[in-house]
Amino acid sequence: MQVLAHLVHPHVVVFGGLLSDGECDALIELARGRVQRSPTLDPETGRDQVHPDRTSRGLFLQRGENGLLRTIEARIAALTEWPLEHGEGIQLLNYGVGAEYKPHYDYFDPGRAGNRATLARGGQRVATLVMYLNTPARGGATTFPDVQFEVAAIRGNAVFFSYDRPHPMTRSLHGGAPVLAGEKWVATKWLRESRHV
Ligand code: PD2
Ligand code: ZN
Repeated sequence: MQVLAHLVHPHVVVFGGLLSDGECDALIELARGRVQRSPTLDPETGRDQVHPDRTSRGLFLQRGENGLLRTIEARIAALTEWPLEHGEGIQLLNYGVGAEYKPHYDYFDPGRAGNRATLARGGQRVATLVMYLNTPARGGATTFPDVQFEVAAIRGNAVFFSYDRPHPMTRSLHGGAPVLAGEKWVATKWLRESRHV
């Protein structure tokens, strides 16, 4: 594994070779046929909602659900120096042609009532790791619009970014650009400030 790029503000690290080809394929096979339209959390009601800003299909896995996940999650904990128990379960996402995730923040707005329940289960999100499981034929980069920085989706690579407070000043605004040809598969791991239950 190599560090391919590093940005200070926002805090972003791009890794090469975080997952092997075999691990990428196994995760895609785990999810294929099981993915469903990805929801977003309605910050007012706390309920999942389908939203036009997020047109991927996805599957949530339990932390440590199988041996492969335990191996990958241990590697992530060592890499990020963040306790394994503070991680949410990995989410597998599939984007077809035209699918995207418009720029957003991954932290939860603490002022919105609908976020209270999720905040009670591990506190605020403090970092995100997006792992690319395949290389889309065209498109699908992860973008950081505040600093006009883009990370190409390349199989086995990953982008890590952290945000030390739930505030736009972290410049952690990011999105998944539309897939223009082929498809895109990613695995996302979010880290919380406390143990996630
Ligand atoms: O798939 C991506 O590139 C992406 C972009 C922005 C994923 C997420 N956010 C996410 O899962 O939060
Ligand atoms: Zn995100």
